[in-house]
Amino acid sequence: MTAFRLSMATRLRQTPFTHRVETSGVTAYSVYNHMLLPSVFRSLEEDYWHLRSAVQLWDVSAERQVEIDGPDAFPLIQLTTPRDLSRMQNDQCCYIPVVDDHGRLQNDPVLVRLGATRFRASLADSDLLLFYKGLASGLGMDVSVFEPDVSPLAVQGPLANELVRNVFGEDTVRLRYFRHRRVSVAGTNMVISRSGWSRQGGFEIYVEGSENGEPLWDLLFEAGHDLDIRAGCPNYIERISGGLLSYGNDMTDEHTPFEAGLAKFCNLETPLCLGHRALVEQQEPSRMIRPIEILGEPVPEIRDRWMVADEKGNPAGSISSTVWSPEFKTNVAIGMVDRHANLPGSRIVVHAPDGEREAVIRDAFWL
Ligand code: THG
Repeated sequence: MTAFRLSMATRLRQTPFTHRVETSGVTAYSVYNHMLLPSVFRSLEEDYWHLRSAVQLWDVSAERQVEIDGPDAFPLIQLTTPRDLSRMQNDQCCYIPVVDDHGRLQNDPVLVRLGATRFRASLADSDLLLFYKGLASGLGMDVSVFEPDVSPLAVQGPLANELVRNVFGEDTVRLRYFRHRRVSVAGTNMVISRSGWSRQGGFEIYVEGSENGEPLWDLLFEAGHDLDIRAGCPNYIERISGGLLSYGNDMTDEHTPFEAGLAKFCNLETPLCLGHRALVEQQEPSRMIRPIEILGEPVPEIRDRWMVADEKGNPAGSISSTVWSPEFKTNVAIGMVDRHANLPGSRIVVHAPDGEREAVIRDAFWL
């Protein structure tokens, strides 16, 4: 494999934790929302086993924040998602598919409600700030939409509870899934929630003020010494095995929430969002996201979608994410497969760069 360097630049934003991440031995970065997102420390596999057994600190600052404040904050946000937010509490987080007026996915942020008229969206990789600003201005809404100086730091892994108990106390460990609370440690304010982009459990801390990043990182690292804490990052093997979808990879602005398997977040009983009519017409998609097992040797690195064909050789969709799983000893994958070929158990052929591969549609993800 050819090795490349990523040219750094001022516009390729660092995070409040970048220095710590580099001291901790990051070996690969991805770029996400114009910002550095660590992707490997020791190796994908070593990082994977450690995430499955201990606790990691993840610099996920690249999940940039869009804050929406003001009397029209709620109506503006509801206009962009088919998920019914009417019962959302002030201590709640909600995963929301965001769609345009054609019902196409624009992003899938975690929305954090901070008060009756105050929200923050924690973005996947697209410039959603512009979408909200454009809508607010075009509709003459009474809101301010801006990027606050807030950086998410995730604490993930089976020992996350212990670490969080040591640092934030029992009340924080008692947080239910997708609930948050405001805490203060050593004079620093932050919101902490039980959530995160892994299946190992854990928390996300929304650190307010870049200058507070390194002190908090150090504090958590010291408190986690006996728990074998390490710097980590969203792990490609773990997230594919766990079926966590990645916007820009597994679904894009060409796909609807139904194609992306997000029907449970779509309430179409009453018109809630701009894309309502389009979504009503697209409830039975002609293709859908599926867990797929690609048989044989470990697959090469995927850099663009790999086309798939059905048993007769006809085009049937594509693979968007795949990697060898050292735990399941097979290649785990996510792909968008046409209806006629996507029933669990169906065999398909994947056109990988190293040749044709046999693959099977699975009925569930691995984790
Ligand atoms: N945390 C925060 N911000 C984020 C992410 C995150 N922004 C970018 C990206 N990740 C957004 N995408 C997702 C995708 C899936 C989930 C969260 C964010 C997720 N899904 C759960 C599932 O699929 O089971 C639960 C969804 C639910 O039931 O509400 O957690 O990770 N801050």
